[in-house]
Amino acid sequence: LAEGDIEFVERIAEGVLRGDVRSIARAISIVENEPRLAPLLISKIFPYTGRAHIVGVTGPPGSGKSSLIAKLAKIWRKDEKKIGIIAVDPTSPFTGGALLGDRIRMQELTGDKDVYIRSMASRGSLDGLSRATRDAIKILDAAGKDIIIVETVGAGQAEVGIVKVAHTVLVVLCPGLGDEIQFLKAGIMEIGDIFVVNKADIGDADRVVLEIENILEMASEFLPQKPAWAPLVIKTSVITNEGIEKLVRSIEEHYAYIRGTSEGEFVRDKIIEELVDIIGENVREYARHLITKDSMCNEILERVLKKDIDPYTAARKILAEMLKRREF
Ligand SMILES: Nc1nc2c(ncn2[C@@H]2O[C@H](COP(=O)(O)OP(=O)(O)OP(=O)(O)O)[C@@H](O)[C@H]2O)c(=O)[nH]1
Ligand SMILES: [Mg+2]
Repeated sequence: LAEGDIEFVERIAEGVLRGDVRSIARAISIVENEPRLAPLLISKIFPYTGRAHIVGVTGPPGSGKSSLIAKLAKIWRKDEKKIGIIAVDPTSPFTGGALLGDRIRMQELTGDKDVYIRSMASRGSLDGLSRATRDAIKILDAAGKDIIIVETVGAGQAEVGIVKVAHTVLVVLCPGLGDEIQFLKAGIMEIGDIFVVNKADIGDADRVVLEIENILEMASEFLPQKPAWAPLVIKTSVITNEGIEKLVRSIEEHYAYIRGTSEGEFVRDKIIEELVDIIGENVREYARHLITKDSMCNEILERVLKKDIDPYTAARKILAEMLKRREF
């Protein structure tokens, strides 16, 4: 890196540590768009991370995730907590080309310098939560946010990826999902610490609560032992405020539980996952580079195309070549 780049990144890192809003925005743009500068930035702020409570909020489109987050943020602001909000692949974004509804919902928050709201893309990641999103969480953490809320829309893999970064995962559902309840069984029911049945003011929320409880009970029968935290199911409405206060306190209770029982293990597990992801990303990039650009590895590719060797054998040869060169 040029000296100018280093100075530039150091200045931004200092701004982040002061909690300066413009520096936070620039830092997140760096981790999104400048892979060359991102590692230096993260190295500067990393020692100051690990303080924030990270709350993942996921669930099917339109279940009320953003509306609930706005409510939660308002309550936590009364407790003088500093808040960061990241919306990953928002269908109705918080910022930028926000839909009118979201704008109105978020208006009270956007004027508050202790609430930072940002939407991000999950592009280019296997589990739907990109490296950039993880780094953005670190930036907000180092900037002194007490609670960082990450909204992912439950359509692809992002809702499962959230588990890799969040202390507490909320799965937000609502009545009238119909077939959507089927989709719950695929993965998402395993990740919730708290299930929220939102829009209790319309439709039959009690039936959805029962359905979730049934699924959870069936799933728990297959567990070797009872988990220490049994997932909660809470009915809410952002219209009548039913259950909102209870939800806030349950989220806090869950964090206290994590900190009291398994925080060391929790942090260790997250870091293992992150290291494996970063290594995997580097190795994949280097493999692609060699296979397409290097004449020897390209020859191996040609042999697979001719059915001369199979992909497993070829991959072993290429991996051996990568290790020999040690360029990644
Ligand atoms: N009646 C009622 N409507 C609600 C409630 N919560 C949210 N809504 C409405 O449901 C619609 C979707 O709300 P959002 O908060 O944008 O939902 P979301 O889950 O963030 O949606 P995506 O980000 O697009 O997946 C909006 O029109 C909200 O006003 C609720 O508790 N009751
Ligand atoms: Mg939303």
